[in-house]
Amino acid sequence: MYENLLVEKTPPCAVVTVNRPKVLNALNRKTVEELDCAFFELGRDPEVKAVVLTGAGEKSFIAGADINELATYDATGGAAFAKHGQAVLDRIENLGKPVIAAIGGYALGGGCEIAMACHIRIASRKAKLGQPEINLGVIPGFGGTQRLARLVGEGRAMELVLTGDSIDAEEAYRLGLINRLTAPEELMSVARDLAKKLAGKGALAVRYAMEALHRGLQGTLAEGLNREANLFGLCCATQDKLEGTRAFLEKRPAKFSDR
Ligand code: CO8
Repeated sequence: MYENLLVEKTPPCAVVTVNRPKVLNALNRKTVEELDCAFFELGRDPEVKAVVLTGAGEKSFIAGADINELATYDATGGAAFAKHGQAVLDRIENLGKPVIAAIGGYALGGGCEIAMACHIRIASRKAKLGQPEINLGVIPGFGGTQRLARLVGEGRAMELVLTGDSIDAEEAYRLGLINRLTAPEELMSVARDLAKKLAGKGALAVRYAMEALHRGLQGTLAEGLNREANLFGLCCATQDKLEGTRAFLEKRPAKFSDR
């Protein structure tokens, strides 16, 4: 049981909802700790193969770090909170299972950063995204200066971080910050359907594909290609590869066992 999160498990998927709608789902320390626990549990739960992360209420995904707490941090406290947040976002990014951010409203500051740590972002047409930290006299601290540039390029990331301006969902889509746009009332069904679709694939191939893609962007092309070949080899040792290729040749849908 969590104070600030709802976790709904309907195997093979789960939905995690940040549930502080009165403060637009701002991330206080307790919520960040709870996200850490929830994703640790979901990561090792064999029944869960894909996760949707969203925010409670109509107005907001997550409106950033809780500014009431931020106001109290000194240098040591600020660095510690940033490092903790970064570790939790790393856990999400390296979960080994797809995590889909379903963004229904504000995804600002830490909210935009957590969405960027997810593997796929779906936003309603009324969503607003941005890194407004500069207006508070600080900089993004949950990975925003790093992941935003990787997603949209350095120039656009620089402009967003330096102006602190929010952009609407259409613009975020145009920049490649989000994968899909939906009508507000369809957001959760689109996110759930995609989670179900991904959960229907072989979990090992999904995990290796995510690892090859994600880690590949952090090194050289040669390292990335080498990793890809090794992970491809690992796939060839799985029951799922046997089943997937056999099913194709027998003209029937594959039934993956995640082994
Ligand atoms: N923290 C705390 N409370 C918040 C936050 C927040 N981030 N965002 C909104 N709230 C509260 C408001 O104070 C208000 O509370 P109350 O009803 O008690 O007055 C309630 O939520 C509703 O908000 P508004 O009345 O402001 O709603 P509006 O529709 O008028 O405006 C906005 C919505 C535009 C989203 C506005 O609330 C806003 O600008 N929020 C702040 C957004 C922001 O600056 N986010 C970045 C925070 S810093 C950050 O995320 C850094 C991450 C890395 C941290 C590293 C740690 C050291």
